[in-house]
Amino acid sequence: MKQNRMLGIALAGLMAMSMLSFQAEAKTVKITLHAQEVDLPIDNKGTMYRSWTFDGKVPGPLVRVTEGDTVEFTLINDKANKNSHSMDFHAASLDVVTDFGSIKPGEDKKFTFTANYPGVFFYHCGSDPMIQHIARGMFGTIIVDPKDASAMPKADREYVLIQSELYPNPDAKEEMMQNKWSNVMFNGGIFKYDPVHDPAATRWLQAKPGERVRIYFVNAGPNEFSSFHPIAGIWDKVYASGNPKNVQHGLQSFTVGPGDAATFDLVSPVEGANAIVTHSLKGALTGAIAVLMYSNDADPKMGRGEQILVR
Ligand SMILES: [Cu+2]
Repeated sequence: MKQNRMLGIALAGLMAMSMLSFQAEAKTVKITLHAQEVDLPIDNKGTMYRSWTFDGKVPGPLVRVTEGDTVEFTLINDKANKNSHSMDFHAASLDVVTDFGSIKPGEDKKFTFTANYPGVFFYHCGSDPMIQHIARGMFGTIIVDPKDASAMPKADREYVLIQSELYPNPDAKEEMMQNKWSNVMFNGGIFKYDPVHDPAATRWLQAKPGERVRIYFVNAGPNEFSSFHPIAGIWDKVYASGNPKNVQHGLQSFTVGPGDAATFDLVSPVEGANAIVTHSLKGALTGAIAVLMYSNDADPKMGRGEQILVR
């Protein structure tokens, strides 16, 4: 009897310890991004486009924190720029005027927020005209991992995909207002991960059969909805806004509107490929297709570390 009680106390202690180990310690994360106006390739041939960016890249750097973390953010609008810029994090609850307001070239601004909701969120420049600042490339992803690491099944590989439209003339705001885009892209490139539709493509997503592949998907727009679908696959789980509480099962497609995001889990039982698209087909057939290749000798670096957002 006494032994049983001792065993019970020991087990309870072990359980409490293991629960503690799941809960990440809240920390303060300093993030600094530079608004930069630069020329960048928008296809696999290297066609250049006058882009507006965070840190000279489209999409901007992947920001990743844990639920409960405090983010101390600094935006620097580089002196060489011609335009005002700003930052709007969808993971933040702040004041749109003082915190998300524009700053001129040569200025900087800081704001601080706590990432209270786990998930995947859009960030973007909100300076006037916002449609142009987003269309020219000022967007990115912030992942807020749940503080309870067991809230979602463990992913074997992770990828970030951001959908956006390409407007042929970056200066023509009116054409953006009239929705006259020529292409839809993932991660700022036409058929960037699709060697089937563009033989010049040198990159694609990789995984092994049976692995859980987690795709953090953001729709930057600025105008088009996405009907996000894995051709020859089914989403095992979809989490609206990436929140573990918003889980849905066995979906073929899931609509992600402009300025929205969701997390998608995919598990393939076979070798071969899925083609990840927006099933709004003018978008897919002008550039928004990403090949996810499943093979038993998949590159172990893909979908991990730096290769979560494949440049
Ligand atoms: Cu901007």
